[in-house]
Amino acid sequence: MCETKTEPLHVDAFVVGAGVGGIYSTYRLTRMGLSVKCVDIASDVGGTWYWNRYPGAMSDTESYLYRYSWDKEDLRSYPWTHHYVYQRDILAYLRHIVAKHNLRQHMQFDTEMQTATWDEALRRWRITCGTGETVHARYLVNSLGLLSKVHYPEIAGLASFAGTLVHTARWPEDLQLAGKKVGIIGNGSTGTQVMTAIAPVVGQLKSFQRHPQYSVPSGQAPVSAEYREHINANYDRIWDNVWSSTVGFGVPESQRKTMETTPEERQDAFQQVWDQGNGFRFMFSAFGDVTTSRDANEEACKFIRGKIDDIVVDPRKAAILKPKDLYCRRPLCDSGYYHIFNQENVDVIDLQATPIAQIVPEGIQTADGVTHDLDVLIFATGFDAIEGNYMRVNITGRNGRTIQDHWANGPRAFGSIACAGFPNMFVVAGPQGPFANFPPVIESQINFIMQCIQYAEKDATTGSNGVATNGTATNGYSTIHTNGHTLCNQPGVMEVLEEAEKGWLDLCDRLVEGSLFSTTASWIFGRNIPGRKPTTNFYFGGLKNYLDWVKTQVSDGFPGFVRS
Ligand code: NA7
Repeated sequence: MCETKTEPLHVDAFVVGAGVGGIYSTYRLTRMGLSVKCVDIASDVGGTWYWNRYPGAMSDTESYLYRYSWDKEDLRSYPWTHHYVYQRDILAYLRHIVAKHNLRQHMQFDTEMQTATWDEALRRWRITCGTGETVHARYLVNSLGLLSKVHYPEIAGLASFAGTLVHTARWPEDLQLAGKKVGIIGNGSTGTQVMTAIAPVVGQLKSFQRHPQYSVPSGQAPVSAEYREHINANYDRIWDNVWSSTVGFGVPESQRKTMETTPEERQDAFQQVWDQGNGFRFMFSAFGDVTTSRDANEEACKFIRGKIDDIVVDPRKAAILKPKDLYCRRPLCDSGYYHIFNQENVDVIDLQATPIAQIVPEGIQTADGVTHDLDVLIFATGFDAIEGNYMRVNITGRNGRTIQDHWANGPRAFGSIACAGFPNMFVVAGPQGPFANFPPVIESQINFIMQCIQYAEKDATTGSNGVATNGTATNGYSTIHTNGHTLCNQPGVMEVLEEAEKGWLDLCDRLVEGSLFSTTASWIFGRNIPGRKPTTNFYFGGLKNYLDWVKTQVSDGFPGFVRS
């Protein structure tokens, strides 16, 4: 606990967020011998998986990869039963890791970081928490979550709804849906999961759909003991493949060009990945140019549209469910999403033909004058992604510049981990990180952050700033001895150069040029929030190239940073 509300607690590193990123950051920092305080506004660990408790919530990464790579013993021994892990399994896994590595002692929950201000004289971050506590920290590691701040679109009459209004990311444990008239807005990964899960129990389900989505089977099923043994026997190779891949999903990444094959070969190739399951497999394993060539993309679209026609019996519903635009949003997979529309009590409303006019006490009124009566209205409308959480806290760097000022033209972070003007501050899963499987991306970024911190610490030890290396605490800060190396209590300061940050953003802008992803209006480019200036929020160069770039940064002595 931060013991007192008047005297600041002094720590080496302050970690904000106890999700996948905050847990690993705390692990690494404490293993470096630093004193660490990790806080989370939630009441326990889990981050996005703490909050997203809606029915059907599931990772769409194969279970053997939706975990940390660094605990090799745990990889082989920790149980999982299905190809994909559900929300409750992920939460249990994260709690297990925290317990196993004794990290809870460094964590404090129900605690929001409200302000963090760089104090130039102290060369520390001065932090205040919602609990009234203050902390002084040499390093600030923000792991606030990139899919965390809930997005409620502004729809006329929203407050007038007399039934139950719920956002998928704030799902009430006790919400009963059996026999209810349920409406849902949003059919992204969340919306398709929740609809598929609740269709069997609700009285009536209406999907108010703006853009139809391409989705493929997930292949979710229990795994056999032999399958698990096979994974265990090949774990090192599996991770090697992830680190040398583009998207890090453990699926083969084909180089084959779609249009260089015959129509029969294309059909066979798509059918094979459809049968195997997984959205990223469908997008990247059959062919290598589905996200870069319009002709190739259209072939994938035709295949999935054909499947929708095969599955959905009612041609009216099938026509509404079939996307007409390119297949270049985040790829989805499901456990029978299109099939639910064969149920009499499940329908889809085409908002492009009949937009929502307003929400009324009884339900949703569409532009054709129809009122759709609802008991429960679910918002599966996603997140104010990437910068959303940063916009609501007050982080002030050098010269009084806030993160809101710095990101006024869109979020930016050098190598996705650090911002110019914010010394010794790092972001995990920040803007312009690799567009790839999040757990390995998060690990990669934290490894880079830790290398920066180690470098800063080493610099402080060898620097000419009058450091005491005998462990004497003269000002409340301790000296630390680790691996026979003395880390000191004097702040080593790492700060990204403005031009390095700009260079990284320019690179990300260039890399996205050939990708069809930029043609759709999704959270990936910040285009799901009305009025927000679109930004290249991801590095589309692939996980391997990102890791190679990090390696060069380290071996070249961190040329993107200035240290003092
Ligand atoms: P997404 O992918 O951002 O999806 C949000 C959905 O909500 C999408 O279908 C939107 O339709 C819909 N939406 C948003 N605002 C409106 C309004 N005003 N009217 C109608 N429909 C609306 O969020 P998810 O939670 O599904 O997934 C986010 C990520 O979490 C996902 O990529 C995974 O990585 C995990 P639209 O397509 O914009 O027409």
